[in-house]
Amino acid sequence: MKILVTGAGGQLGTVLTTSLKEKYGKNAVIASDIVKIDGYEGIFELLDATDEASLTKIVAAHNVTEIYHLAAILSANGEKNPIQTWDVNLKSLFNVLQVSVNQKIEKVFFPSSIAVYGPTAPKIDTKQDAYLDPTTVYGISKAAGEHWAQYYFLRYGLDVRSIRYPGVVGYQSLPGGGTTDYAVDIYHKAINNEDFTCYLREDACLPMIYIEDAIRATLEIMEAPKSQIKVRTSYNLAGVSFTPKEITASILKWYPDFKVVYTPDFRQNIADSWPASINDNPARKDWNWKPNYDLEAMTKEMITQLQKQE
Ligand code: AKB
Repeated sequence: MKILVTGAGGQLGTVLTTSLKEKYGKNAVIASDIVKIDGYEGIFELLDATDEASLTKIVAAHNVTEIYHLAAILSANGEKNPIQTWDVNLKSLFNVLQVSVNQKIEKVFFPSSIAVYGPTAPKIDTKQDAYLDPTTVYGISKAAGEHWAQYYFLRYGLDVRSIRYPGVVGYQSLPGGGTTDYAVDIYHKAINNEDFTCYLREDACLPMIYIEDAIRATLEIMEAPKSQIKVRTSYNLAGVSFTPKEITASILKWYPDFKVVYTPDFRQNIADSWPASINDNPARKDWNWKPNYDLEAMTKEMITQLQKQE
Protein backbone atom coordinates (compact mmCIF):
# COMPACT_ATOMS: atom_id res chain seq x y z
CA MET A 1 0.00 0.00 0.00
CA LYS A 2 1.39 3.41 -1.00
CA ILE A 3 -0.66 6.47 -0.18
CA LEU A 4 -0.17 9.86 -1.81
CA VAL A 5 -1.61 12.84 0.10
CA THR A 6 -1.95 16.14 -1.78
CA GLY A 7 -2.27 19.32 0.29
CA ALA A 8 -0.48 17.49 3.11
CA GLY A 9 0.57 20.77 4.73
CA GLY A 10 -3.02 21.99 5.18
CA GLN A 11 -5.20 21.90 8.27
CA LEU A 12 -6.55 18.40 7.61
CA GLY A 13 -3.49 17.12 5.73
CA THR A 14 -1.09 17.77 8.60
CA VAL A 15 -3.06 15.56 10.97
CA LEU A 16 -4.19 13.00 8.39
CA THR A 17 -0.64 12.24 7.17
CA THR A 18 0.43 11.62 10.78
CA SER A 19 -2.51 9.23 11.33
CA LEU A 20 -1.88 7.43 8.04
CA LYS A 21 1.81 6.96 8.95
CA GLU A 22 0.84 5.62 12.38
CA LYS A 23 -1.61 3.20 10.81
CA TYR A 24 0.18 2.01 7.69
CA GLY A 25 3.84 2.81 8.40
CA LYS A 26 6.11 5.73 7.60
CA ASN A 27 7.17 4.31 4.23
CA ALA A 28 3.60 3.82 3.06
CA VAL A 29 2.80 7.55 2.98
CA ILE A 30 4.03 10.13 0.46
CA ALA A 31 3.11 13.62 1.63
CA SER A 32 2.98 16.30 -1.07
CA ASP A 33 2.26 19.99 -1.20
CA ILE A 34 2.90 23.00 -3.39
CA VAL A 35 5.39 24.30 -0.79
CA LYS A 36 7.79 22.47 1.52
CA ILE A 37 6.40 21.51 4.92
CA ASP A 38 8.80 22.69 7.63
CA GLY A 39 10.06 19.87 9.81
CA TYR A 40 8.07 17.15 8.01
CA GLU A 41 9.39 13.69 8.85
CA GLY A 42 8.88 11.12 6.13
CA ILE A 43 8.67 10.89 2.35
CA PHE A 44 7.78 14.26 0.83
CA GLU A 45 7.32 15.48 -2.77
CA LEU A 46 6.82 19.04 -3.95
CA LEU A 47 3.68 18.88 -6.11
CA ASP A 48 1.41 21.35 -7.84
CA ALA A 49 -1.61 19.06 -8.27
CA THR A 50 -2.81 21.13 -11.26
CA ASP A 51 0.24 19.84 -13.16
CA GLU A 52 -0.77 16.45 -14.57
CA ALA A 53 2.74 15.48 -15.70
CA SER A 54 4.21 15.99 -12.22
CA LEU A 55 1.37 14.05 -10.61
CA THR A 56 1.82 11.18 -13.08
CA LYS A 57 5.56 11.10 -12.41
CA ILE A 58 5.16 10.97 -8.62
CA VAL A 59 2.43 8.31 -8.75
CA ALA A 60 4.59 6.13 -11.01
CA ALA A 61 7.85 6.70 -9.10
CA HIS A 62 6.32 5.59 -5.78
CA ASN A 63 3.94 2.92 -7.15
CA VAL A 64 1.09 4.79 -5.47
CA THR A 65 -2.05 2.69 -4.79
CA GLU A 66 -4.27 5.26 -3.01
CA ILE A 67 -4.62 9.05 -3.28
CA TYR A 68 -6.07 11.42 -0.67
CA HIS A 69 -6.58 14.62 -2.66
CA LEU A 70 -6.84 17.39 -0.07
CA ALA A 71 -5.34 20.33 -1.99
CA ALA A 72 -7.98 23.04 -2.53
CA ILE A 73 -8.73 26.74 -2.04
CA LEU A 74 -11.37 27.20 0.72
CA SER A 75 -14.53 29.32 0.85
CA ALA A 76 -13.39 32.76 2.06
CA ASN A 77 -10.13 32.83 0.09
CA GLY A 78 -11.96 31.45 -2.92
CA GLU A 79 -14.12 34.57 -3.17
CA LYS A 80 -11.02 36.73 -3.66
CA ASN A 81 -10.24 35.10 -6.99
CA PRO A 82 -13.18 32.99 -8.21
CA ILE A 83 -11.81 31.83 -11.56
CA GLN A 84 -8.46 30.83 -10.09
CA THR A 85 -10.31 28.92 -7.35
CA TRP A 86 -12.38 27.04 -9.90
CA ASP A 87 -9.23 26.25 -11.92
CA VAL A 88 -7.22 25.03 -8.94
CA ASN A 89 -10.00 23.00 -7.33
CA LEU A 90 -11.30 21.36 -10.50
CA LYS A 91 -8.10 21.00 -12.54
CA SER A 92 -6.36 19.26 -9.66
CA LEU A 93 -9.36 16.95 -9.18
CA PHE A 94 -9.50 16.07 -12.90
CA ASN A 95 -5.79 15.27 -12.78
CA VAL A 96 -6.20 13.02 -9.75
CA LEU A 97 -9.19 11.22 -11.26
CA GLN A 98 -7.61 10.74 -14.68
CA VAL A 99 -4.17 9.72 -13.39
CA SER A 100 -5.94 7.28 -11.05
CA VAL A 101 -7.71 5.62 -13.98
CA ASN A 102 -4.54 5.60 -16.10
CA GLN A 103 -2.38 4.14 -13.34
CA LYS A 104 -5.02 1.80 -11.88
CA ILE A 105 -5.14 3.45 -8.45
CA GLU A 106 -7.23 1.34 -6.06
CA LYS A 107 -8.93 4.07 -3.99
CA VAL A 108 -9.24 7.85 -4.05
CA PHE A 109 -10.41 10.16 -1.26
CA PHE A 110 -11.92 13.53 -2.20
CA PRO A 111 -13.03 15.94 0.52
CA SER A 112 -16.25 17.81 -0.13
CA SER A 113 -17.90 20.28 2.22
CA ILE A 114 -21.18 21.50 3.71
CA ALA A 115 -20.51 24.45 1.34
CA VAL A 116 -22.27 22.46 -1.40
CA TYR A 117 -25.55 23.61 0.16
CA GLY A 118 -26.99 27.05 -0.49
CA PRO A 119 -30.00 29.16 0.46
CA THR A 120 -32.62 26.71 -0.87
CA ALA A 121 -31.64 23.78 1.38
CA PRO A 122 -33.36 23.56 4.79
CA LYS A 123 -31.10 25.14 7.44
CA ILE A 124 -31.74 22.63 10.20
CA ASP A 125 -30.90 18.93 9.97
CA THR A 126 -30.04 19.33 6.27
CA LYS A 127 -30.47 15.96 4.64
CA GLN A 128 -28.06 14.19 2.31
CA ASP A 129 -30.24 14.73 -0.75
CA ALA A 130 -31.32 18.33 0.01
CA TYR A 131 -31.14 20.73 -2.94
CA LEU A 132 -27.63 21.92 -3.86
CA ASP A 133 -27.42 25.59 -4.88
CA PRO A 134 -24.03 26.74 -3.57
CA THR A 135 -23.36 30.47 -3.78
CA THR A 136 -19.57 30.43 -3.22
CA VAL A 137 -17.10 29.40 -5.90
CA TYR A 138 -15.66 26.92 -3.39
CA GLY A 139 -19.10 25.36 -2.88
CA ILE A 140 -19.73 25.27 -6.64
CA SER A 141 -16.37 23.56 -7.19
CA LYS A 142 -17.12 20.97 -4.48
CA ALA A 143 -20.64 20.26 -5.80
CA ALA A 144 -19.25 19.81 -9.32
CA GLY A 145 -16.34 17.76 -7.95
CA GLU A 146 -18.70 15.37 -6.18
CA HIS A 147 -20.50 14.71 -9.44
CA TRP A 148 -17.24 14.17 -11.30
CA ALA A 149 -16.21 11.70 -8.60
CA GLN A 150 -19.46 9.83 -9.12
CA TYR A 151 -18.98 9.99 -12.89
CA TYR A 152 -15.55 8.34 -12.64
CA PHE A 153 -17.02 5.65 -10.41
CA LEU A 154 -19.90 4.93 -12.80
CA ARG A 155 -17.93 5.25 -16.02
CA TYR A 156 -14.56 3.75 -15.07
CA GLY A 157 -15.25 1.90 -11.83
CA LEU A 158 -12.80 4.16 -9.95
CA ASP A 159 -13.37 3.70 -6.21
CA VAL A 160 -13.66 7.36 -5.17
CA ARG A 161 -14.97 8.02 -1.66
CA SER A 162 -15.96 11.38 -0.26
CA ILE A 163 -17.16 13.20 2.85
CA ARG A 164 -18.84 16.60 3.14
CA TYR A 165 -16.84 18.02 6.03
CA PRO A 166 -18.27 20.62 8.36
CA GLY A 167 -15.80 23.20 9.75
CA VAL A 168 -12.89 21.28 11.25
CA VAL A 169 -11.62 22.37 14.68
CA GLY A 170 -8.18 21.16 15.75
CA TYR A 171 -5.16 22.24 17.77
CA GLN A 172 -2.38 20.74 15.62
CA SER A 173 -2.58 23.10 12.65
CA LEU A 174 -4.19 26.37 11.62
CA PRO A 175 -6.85 26.48 8.94
CA GLY A 176 -6.40 28.91 6.06
CA GLY A 177 -9.01 30.87 4.18
CA GLY A 178 -12.22 29.22 5.39
CA THR A 179 -15.40 30.68 6.86
CA THR A 180 -15.38 28.33 9.85
CA ASP A 181 -11.77 29.20 10.83
CA TYR A 182 -12.93 31.49 13.64
CA ALA A 183 -13.72 28.40 15.71
CA VAL A 184 -10.00 27.53 15.77
CA ASP A 185 -8.63 31.08 16.11
CA ILE A 186 -10.87 31.79 19.11
CA TYR A 187 -9.11 29.11 21.22
CA HIS A 188 -5.66 30.49 20.36
CA LYS A 189 -6.73 33.95 21.52
CA ALA A 190 -8.27 32.59 24.73
CA ILE A 191 -5.18 30.66 25.82
CA ASN A 192 -2.98 33.68 25.05
CA ASN A 193 -5.26 35.85 27.24
CA GLU A 194 -6.12 38.07 24.28
CA ASP A 195 -9.51 39.45 23.22
CA PHE A 196 -11.05 37.97 20.08
CA THR A 197 -12.68 39.86 17.22
CA CYS A 198 -15.19 37.55 15.57
CA TYR A 199 -16.01 38.10 11.89
CA LEU A 200 -19.37 36.30 12.28
CA ARG A 201 -22.45 37.37 14.23
CA GLU A 202 -22.86 35.87 17.69
CA ASP A 203 -25.86 33.81 16.52
CA ALA A 204 -24.29 32.39 13.31
CA CYS A 205 -24.80 28.67 13.87
CA LEU A 206 -22.65 26.39 11.70
CA PRO A 207 -21.89 22.66 11.53
CA MET A 208 -18.43 21.85 12.94
CA ILE A 209 -16.44 18.75 13.87
CA TYR A 210 -13.51 18.08 16.20
CA ILE A 211 -10.36 17.03 14.33
CA GLU A 212 -10.18 13.60 15.95
CA ASP A 213 -13.70 12.79 14.74
CA ALA A 214 -12.92 14.20 11.27
CA ILE A 215 -9.79 12.06 10.89
CA ARG A 216 -11.49 8.93 12.24
CA ALA A 217 -14.36 9.44 9.75
CA THR A 218 -11.84 9.71 6.91
CA LEU A 219 -10.04 6.52 7.89
CA GLU A 220 -13.33 4.69 8.47
CA ILE A 221 -14.88 5.54 5.11
CA MET A 222 -11.66 4.55 3.33
CA GLU A 223 -11.49 1.22 5.18
CA ALA A 224 -15.16 0.29 4.76
CA PRO A 225 -15.85 -2.59 2.36
CA LYS A 226 -16.59 -1.27 -1.13
CA SER A 227 -20.11 -2.73 -1.05
CA GLN A 228 -20.99 -0.49 1.93
CA ILE A 229 -20.25 2.74 0.06
CA LYS A 230 -23.64 3.51 -1.46
CA VAL A 231 -23.27 7.29 -1.91
CA ARG A 232 -20.80 8.03 -4.68
CA THR A 233 -21.16 11.80 -4.67
CA SER A 234 -20.28 12.59 -1.04
CA TYR A 235 -21.54 11.67 2.43
CA ASN A 236 -22.92 14.28 4.84
CA LEU A 237 -20.96 14.21 8.08
CA ALA A 238 -22.09 15.84 11.32
CA GLY A 239 -20.13 16.51 14.46
CA VAL A 240 -21.48 19.36 16.55
CA SER A 241 -23.28 22.61 15.64
CA PHE A 242 -22.77 25.83 17.60
CA THR A 243 -22.80 29.62 17.38
CA PRO A 244 -19.92 31.97 18.24
CA LYS A 245 -21.86 32.85 21.40
CA GLU A 246 -22.06 29.19 22.44
CA ILE A 247 -18.37 28.44 21.81
CA THR A 248 -17.52 31.61 23.77
CA ALA A 249 -19.67 30.41 26.68
CA SER A 250 -17.82 27.08 26.71
CA ILE A 251 -14.43 28.88 26.72
CA LEU A 252 -15.56 31.22 29.53
CA LYS A 253 -15.76 28.18 31.83
CA TRP A 254 -11.96 27.91 31.45
CA TYR A 255 -11.08 31.58 30.93
CA PRO A 256 -13.71 33.68 32.77
CA ASP A 257 -12.16 37.00 31.64
CA PHE A 258 -12.17 36.12 27.92
CA LYS A 259 -13.76 38.85 25.77
CA VAL A 260 -15.21 38.62 22.26
CA VAL A 261 -16.34 41.48 20.05
CA TYR A 262 -18.40 40.89 16.93
CA THR A 263 -17.64 42.69 13.67
CA PRO A 264 -19.25 40.60 10.91
CA ASP A 265 -17.66 40.90 7.45
CA PHE A 266 -18.24 39.22 4.04
CA ARG A 267 -17.83 35.79 5.65
CA GLN A 268 -21.15 36.30 7.44
CA ASN A 269 -22.88 36.20 4.03
CA ILE A 270 -21.17 32.89 3.29
CA ALA A 271 -22.21 31.50 6.69
CA ASP A 272 -25.78 32.68 6.07
CA SER A 273 -25.93 30.56 2.92
CA TRP A 274 -24.89 27.34 4.71
CA PRO A 275 -26.83 24.90 6.89
CA ALA A 276 -26.83 25.31 10.66
CA SER A 277 -26.94 21.57 11.30
CA ILE A 278 -26.47 18.48 9.18
CA ASN A 279 -28.27 15.15 8.96
CA ASP A 280 -25.73 12.36 8.40
CA ASN A 281 -27.98 9.30 8.59
CA PRO A 282 -26.65 7.65 5.39
CA ALA A 283 -23.05 7.74 6.74
CA ARG A 284 -24.27 6.30 10.05
CA LYS A 285 -26.19 3.54 8.28
CA ASP A 286 -23.72 2.63 5.50
CA TRP A 287 -20.38 2.68 7.33
CA ASN A 288 -21.40 3.07 10.99
CA TRP A 289 -20.31 6.69 11.43
CA LYS A 290 -20.83 8.20 14.90
CA PRO A 291 -19.15 11.36 16.27
CA ASN A 292 -17.61 11.30 19.77
CA TYR A 293 -17.10 14.99 20.56
CA ASP A 294 -19.70 17.53 21.65
CA LEU A 295 -18.89 21.22 22.26
CA GLU A 296 -17.77 20.83 25.89
CA ALA A 297 -15.55 17.81 25.11
CA MET A 298 -14.04 19.68 22.16
CA THR A 299 -13.31 22.79 24.23
CA LYS A 300 -11.66 20.69 26.95
CA GLU A 301 -9.40 18.99 24.40
CA MET A 302 -8.57 22.18 22.51
CA ILE A 303 -7.64 24.07 25.65
CA THR A 304 -5.62 21.31 27.31
CA GLN A 305 -3.74 20.50 24.10
CA LEU A 306 -3.00 24.15 23.28
CA GLN A 307 -1.83 24.76 26.85
CA LYS A 308 0.64 21.87 26.44
CA GLN A 309 2.03 23.54 23.29
CA GLU A 310 2.70 26.80 25.19
C1 AKB B 1 -14.57 26.57 4.95
O1 AKB B 1 -14.97 27.26 5.88
O2 AKB B 1 -14.39 27.00 3.81
C2 AKB B 1 -14.31 25.10 5.19
C3 AKB B 1 -15.49 24.25 4.87
C4 AKB B 1 -16.70 24.34 5.72
O3 AKB B 1 -15.45 23.51 3.95
N1 AKB B 1 -13.90 24.90 6.55
